[in-house]
Amino acid sequence: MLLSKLFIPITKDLPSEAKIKSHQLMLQTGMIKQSSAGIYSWLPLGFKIMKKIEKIVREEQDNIGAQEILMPTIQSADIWKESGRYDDYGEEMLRISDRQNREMLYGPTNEEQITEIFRSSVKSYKLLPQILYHIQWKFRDELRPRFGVMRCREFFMKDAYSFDLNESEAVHSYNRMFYAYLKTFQKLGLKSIPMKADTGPIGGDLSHEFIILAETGESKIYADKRIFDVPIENYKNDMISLKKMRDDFSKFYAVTDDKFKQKDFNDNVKKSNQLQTKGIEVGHIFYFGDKYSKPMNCAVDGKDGKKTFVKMGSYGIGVSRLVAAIIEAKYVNKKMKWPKSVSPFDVVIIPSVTKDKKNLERGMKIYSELKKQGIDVLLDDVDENLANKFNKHDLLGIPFQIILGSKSEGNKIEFKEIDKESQLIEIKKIINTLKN
Ligand code: 5CA
Repeated sequence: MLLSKLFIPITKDLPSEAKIKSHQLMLQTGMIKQSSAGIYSWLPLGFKIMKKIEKIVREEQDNIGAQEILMPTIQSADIWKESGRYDDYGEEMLRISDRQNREMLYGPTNEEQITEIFRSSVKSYKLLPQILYHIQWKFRDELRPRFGVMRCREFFMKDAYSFDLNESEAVHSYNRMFYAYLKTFQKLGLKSIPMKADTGPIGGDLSHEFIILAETGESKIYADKRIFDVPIENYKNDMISLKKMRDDFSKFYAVTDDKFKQKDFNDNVKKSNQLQTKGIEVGHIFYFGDKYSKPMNCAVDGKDGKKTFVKMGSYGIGVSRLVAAIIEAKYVNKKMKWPKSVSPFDVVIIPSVTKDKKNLERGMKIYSELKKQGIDVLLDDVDENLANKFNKHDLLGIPFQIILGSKSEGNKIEFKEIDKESQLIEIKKIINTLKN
């Protein structure tokens, strides 16, 4: 892609409404555009990053055997009346009526909808266990939407739902998802901590929030530092290993504000291991047994022929929130660096602009070569001095740069990984590095 052709409305001024770095940067680099309070359009750069995040989330759901579906955004109020949540959910729910005056709503989550699908199609335990998920827009009429896409009203969420015959199998589904979450955040270049959490309007008694550390996070967290060292690569996707994983994580104190008690913290964690900081909730998982299946009569014939209400859990990841959360976690010293797995481009070529256009022409040649090799490359062909270009690319955060200025000569080209020293190397080696 040529930067001059990319629809990327970069602004020089700091947007005054943005209080945190990710919100500023997303507006400044034209990733998003607010359309009304807490509602955003996603422009090419932001959308590309979000789609890469979505792809990784999907891969890890598929890896644990979850199956993708797509439910609508608009739901009928009837199923929410059945579960009893229609009144409980309160003003966060956007209620609408259609031309026949039927009560509808814009889904804030999909427990009712999935339970309705499941009860009408599954009658026997033989089809259990099942995990179904979708990646779909949600709407919550937040009282104070803030921090851009971090806490907005319309947001993109992966939500999964598990169905099991009994509690122990349901807990295994919960553990599978717990594992998928650790893997997902790892692939996104993030260190996440699973923390015991309250269940709020979703319900149930077993729940973990997945938090990534960031000073600007809204969640206060209290943890035993050693929780960071639990080696997730040691666990396998089987019942015994996953139980061990949960047990290993449970050994370490890790809670958010609402579950925090100073005395417990002091009793359980020695001073030198105490970590008290802030974080961003990027995922939240719940086990709630028959909270929905019972009132909505979602039952299967068990092995003994008796009707049993299925045991359910639900599992959310804030896909759109993650774009902002990654920025908060990765932005240092006025520089952004996207993890390679989600970067909008693999590499950017930055030629200095000269009268004879020599560097730009060279840039074009390298650009074609890289494209031929399947590398997603951006060429900064904008007529602007190098200092400005560097400032701009500090914000854009593409992890590798090819700089065509005074240093690049003959075969040797200046190549730089954003937070490292640049080196002069041959194009072949650059291609190899980028491909790896
Ligand atoms: N039904 C459950 C699990 S599917 C559920 O809705 N859980 S949740 O309320 O915790 O939301 C899941 C994730 O969505 C959160 O962890 C968070 O990352 C994201 N999220 C929730 N509310 C917002 C919001 N207002 N703006 C952006 N992301 C949000």
